[in-house]
Amino acid sequence: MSDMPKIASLASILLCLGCAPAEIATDAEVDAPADSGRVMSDASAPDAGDAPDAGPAGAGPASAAFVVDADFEDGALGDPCGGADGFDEPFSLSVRDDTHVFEGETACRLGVNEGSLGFGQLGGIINRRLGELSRGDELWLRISLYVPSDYVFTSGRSKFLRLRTYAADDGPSRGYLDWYLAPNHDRPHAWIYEGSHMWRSYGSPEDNIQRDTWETYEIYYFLDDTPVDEGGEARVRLWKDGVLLGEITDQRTLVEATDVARNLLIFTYYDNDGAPRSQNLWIDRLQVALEEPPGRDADGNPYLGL
Ligand SMILES: [Ca+2]
Repeated sequence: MSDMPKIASLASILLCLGCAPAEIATDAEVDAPADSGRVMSDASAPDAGDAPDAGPAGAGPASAAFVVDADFEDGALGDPCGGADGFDEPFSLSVRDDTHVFEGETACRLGVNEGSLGFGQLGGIINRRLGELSRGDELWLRISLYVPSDYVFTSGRSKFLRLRTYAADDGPSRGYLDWYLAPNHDRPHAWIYEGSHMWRSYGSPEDNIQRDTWETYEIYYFLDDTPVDEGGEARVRLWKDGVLLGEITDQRTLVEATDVARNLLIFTYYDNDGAPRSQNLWIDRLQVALEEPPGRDADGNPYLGL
């Protein structure tokens, strides 16, 4: 009986995977704001912030405080990408590898086998170091990603960065705050909160994933059941390589004021049909901050940056 909570948790994840994404809010791209594409100029400096109040006087530029700082350096090649410098729960094909490295000597290779839906193979979960986030909390997640030219994405949307929300007091899942990669679409980045069921799409073709090179993706959440546009503070920002792809101010990030967020899932799923080939991509420098970082984007928004 001691395995029951774990089994129930896994079952609920699988159930939720089974219901997303195609069945939810197929009209959402119609609802996406017309001006929700790239909003910053290429000429803007991504790190123009001056870090006010970000550290003791005289201490020099402050750095962000990370609750997750995964560089995948502390292990042998081929070891699972788990531990203090990796996931809390690496999936089975997430191993330390030096074929492509963003920083240091090692990155994490994420794999999926031909025919697999990917759950249990592709990616990993951070579910301990976050603690339990609630209304008023903020989160910045940054990850560097290397997608080789031979990696085949699903024709629809690929689950990418996912923060899971729950009703209070160990209540049921409210669904994920989800960034999806959609490289086969003109607007190659998609976002949805399953607690609200409205798809958004961002970016232009030039914001698509670039192959055979490292890129940095970042997302910011302010958790609230009331969006900024309705007098609350719920807000989402998405950046690619330091450029703001989209900002969402009309969308709640919790369903109820007492809801919480606990788990971060990185990839964790291919699609409902299975991968067309056995293939890999790589991640490195996966970091999460819960306190405002000193960096500022070109619009002055706090971010981790490049
Ligand atoms: Ca590394």
